[in-house]
Amino acid sequence: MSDDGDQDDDGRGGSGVSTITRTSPRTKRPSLYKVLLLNDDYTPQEFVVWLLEAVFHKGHDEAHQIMMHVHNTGVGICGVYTYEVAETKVAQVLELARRNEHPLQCTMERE
Ligand code: TYC
Repeated sequence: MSDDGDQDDDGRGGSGVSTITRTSPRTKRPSLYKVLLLNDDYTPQEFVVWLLEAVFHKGHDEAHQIMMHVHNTGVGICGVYTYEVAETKVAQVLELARRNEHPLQCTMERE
């Protein structure tokens, strides 16, 4: 049989099969979103630290640093996530703030 299903049937050494190398990845990486915390004059500092530990899994020292950065500059990044994770974190922050009657604001922004 001239074609037994194996490659290299023409006796010229090549496989007869060419390979196209991808120039772009098959899967696109998802867009990422920063979750931002905004400063206000009323939300207690310890509540913000607690929230950064509870929602964003920050250790106490990093949570305190992020809280102070927001307190001093007006805004700070809590974390960077895919769209639905970021959306869920924002909703959790706003719900915890609402339940505790704090005016804390949180938003997300595409990187
Ligand atoms: N500025 C607040 C205070 O002094 C503390 C605070 C920090 C509030 C960060 C919000 O996102 C915030 N009590």
